Amino acid sequence: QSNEQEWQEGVLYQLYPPSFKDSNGDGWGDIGGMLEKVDYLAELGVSAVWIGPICDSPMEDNGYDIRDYYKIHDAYGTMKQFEELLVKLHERDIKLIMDLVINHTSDEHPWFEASRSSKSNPYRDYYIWKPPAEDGGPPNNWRSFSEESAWEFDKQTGEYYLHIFDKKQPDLNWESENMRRDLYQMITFWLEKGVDGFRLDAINMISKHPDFPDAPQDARHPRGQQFYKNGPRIHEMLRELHEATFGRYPGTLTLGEAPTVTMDEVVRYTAPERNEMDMVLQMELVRMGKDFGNPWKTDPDWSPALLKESVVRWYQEVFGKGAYALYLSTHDHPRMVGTLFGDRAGVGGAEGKAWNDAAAKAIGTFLHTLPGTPLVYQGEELGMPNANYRSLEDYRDKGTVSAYQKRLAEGESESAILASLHARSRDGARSPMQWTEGRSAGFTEGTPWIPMNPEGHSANVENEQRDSASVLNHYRQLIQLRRMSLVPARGDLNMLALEDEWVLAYLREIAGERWMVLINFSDQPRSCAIDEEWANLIEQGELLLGSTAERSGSPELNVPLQRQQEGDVLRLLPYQSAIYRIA
Ligand code: TEU
Repeated sequence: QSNEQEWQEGVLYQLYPPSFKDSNGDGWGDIGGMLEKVDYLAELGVSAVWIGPICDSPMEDNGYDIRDYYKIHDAYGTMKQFEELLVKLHERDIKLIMDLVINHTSDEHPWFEASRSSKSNPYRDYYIWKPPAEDGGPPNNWRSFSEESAWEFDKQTGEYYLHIFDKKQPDLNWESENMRRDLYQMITFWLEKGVDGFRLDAINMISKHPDFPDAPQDARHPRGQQFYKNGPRIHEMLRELHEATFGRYPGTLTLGEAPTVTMDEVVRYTAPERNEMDMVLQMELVRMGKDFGNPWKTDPDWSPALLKESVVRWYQEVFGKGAYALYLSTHDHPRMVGTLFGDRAGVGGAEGKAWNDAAAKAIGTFLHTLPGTPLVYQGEELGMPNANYRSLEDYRDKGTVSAYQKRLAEGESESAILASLHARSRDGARSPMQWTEGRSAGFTEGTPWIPMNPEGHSANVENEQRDSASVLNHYRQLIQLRRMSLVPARGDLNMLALEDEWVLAYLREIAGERWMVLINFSDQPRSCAIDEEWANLIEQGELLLGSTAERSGSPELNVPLQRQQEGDVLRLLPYQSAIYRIA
């Protein structure tokens, strides 16, 4: 079996370094903390851990602004500790994936400091500089992710530089051969250390349209993206990158972050024979429940029909031709359990927790039983709720804080702004990982860099390890099921049409082994008619994993069928899920 296949069949885990575990009491997660928790990761059963950026950085964007690619950021620890982490993970058969941020650097990177110093500096062309437009304004109308101009004027040389993200994150110029050579050297440095792979940050943005044209005024947020995403030389650049670096270290995994791509494009990025990348992140699911046009609004009209449509489309158009990782939560969005199921989970107390956990298990079952490699975001496996911060002081994300200030200045009420920050700010997913009942949930002895989740920390590793019906144990079993069978990673998908849009039912099948998965995504019990043929299958099936029996103590709940003369009916409790193996 090839390494590539192995990658696709496993489960990936995203570790967000500032919020995972602090070992020295400064309130900031660190490698010492990761070292303490390698056994936790091994028990969870994941096959690889993607660790967010840990290189030296002024931390304007929690490390997605790198100042020195060759140095571990002081607050995270030392290179020696990093090497120890690599060894400890490998001893447990877990691979380490680094975050490779190479679309941009920090403006404090020595390359940029040299680049901005004069037009004739040899590093000038490492970044993208343009003279002002005739009126002295920016060279074109592109917008950055903060919705302001993507260009920043630099007095020293009287020109603008491009920054698709923050102005502290100038874009590298991939047209410069010297720049590319320096990046390849840096990547080789990490490969030589023995890292197993890279998550390539914003990688489909490295090739910019050579003419830098103005974007039509009505283009979707952020303006100009059609000229810098999936640009004209992107495939050529990725192939060269592969050939100069990863390709020389067979088995290295590359997981590309490529927002806004067509299915055809995904296949081109990941088809094995093209030697570009191994997988891309499937970035559609994470946007469910969010307004596509407005970064601060939710979409109350989401329904599981949309989830279904997205997974089926990716299955039909990409599965088997290219490869992708499936995820529902990450550090860039509020936690999905809050976005999709917020109302019930938000009631608080034991009742709220029961709803929250049931919804979290439904998400877990969905994630681990569909085509695409599951990617679990730290805390998701505990059903950690989204952090409902109640004042601006609690937020840390620069984009969130500036949006708040801008909207307040425009006259919006504070309560309305805070409600929308709760719904959409990425800080909601960044509250520290919860390990124990103790102070700061065992994350730190000091003061955490961002407040702990105000909902409390009953969702913690210590509690959930003891409770066989916990979300954590549900996730562990899901991961074990993937180790036991090829069905979830490789099986064909047959989505069953039901008249109830809140219920998902599907069959997965490979080499004569079949699984049937049922999930109720609603907070209401659901009953819907089901074909006799499918009902027979469920009845004959062996329950591999259910979400309810342990807690309710009534195993009959795990046979969610009512067989009657007028036809068979599938009956599912709120958020109930079940996986059957069918003879
Ligand atoms: O995100 C890239 C990205 O495309 C954004 O859409 C991201 O979803 C947005 O910033 C959310 O507000 C990556 C990283 O995941 C993100 O944390 C970084 O801020 C960004 O690149 C810049 O490096």
